[in-house]
Amino acid sequence: MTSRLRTGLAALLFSLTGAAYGGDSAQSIKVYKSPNCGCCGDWVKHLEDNDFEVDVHNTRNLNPIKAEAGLTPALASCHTAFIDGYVIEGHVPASDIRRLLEEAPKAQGLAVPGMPVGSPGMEMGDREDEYQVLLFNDEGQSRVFANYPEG
Ligand SMILES: [Cu+2]
Repeated sequence: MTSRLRTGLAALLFSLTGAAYGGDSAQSIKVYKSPNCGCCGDWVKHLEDNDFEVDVHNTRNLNPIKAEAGLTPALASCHTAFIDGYVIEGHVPASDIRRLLEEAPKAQGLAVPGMPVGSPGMEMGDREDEYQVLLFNDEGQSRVFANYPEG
């Protein structure tokens, strides 16, 4: 390969990756959920309302997906999603997903274990249970990433 060609290729690669990571385009997230999970559908709507491009996969058996994602039963919730190499488990607010992608910590992903009332997709009138968004690693260890309700 000539050095001129090599420089050209490097420039091309640079512009391609620049386009892929550049700014304001909608980020695509892959969501695995059971076909008849209502609150999962409401969470998908929450993501769409916040400009995520959601790729929904309906499946009746989420267990192998959760196992592969490194989710322990203590972290598990109703749906499992993947974005940019991270796992998003349960009713995680869109703003926390954005913060995760921005801060890009070394971690497996975020989880809201169970299904706390008041989290996105789990609204029930004015009721808002206290819940935490957890940042977890591939050994099942976690720390608090965000506390709700805020303030
Ligand atoms: Cu749910």
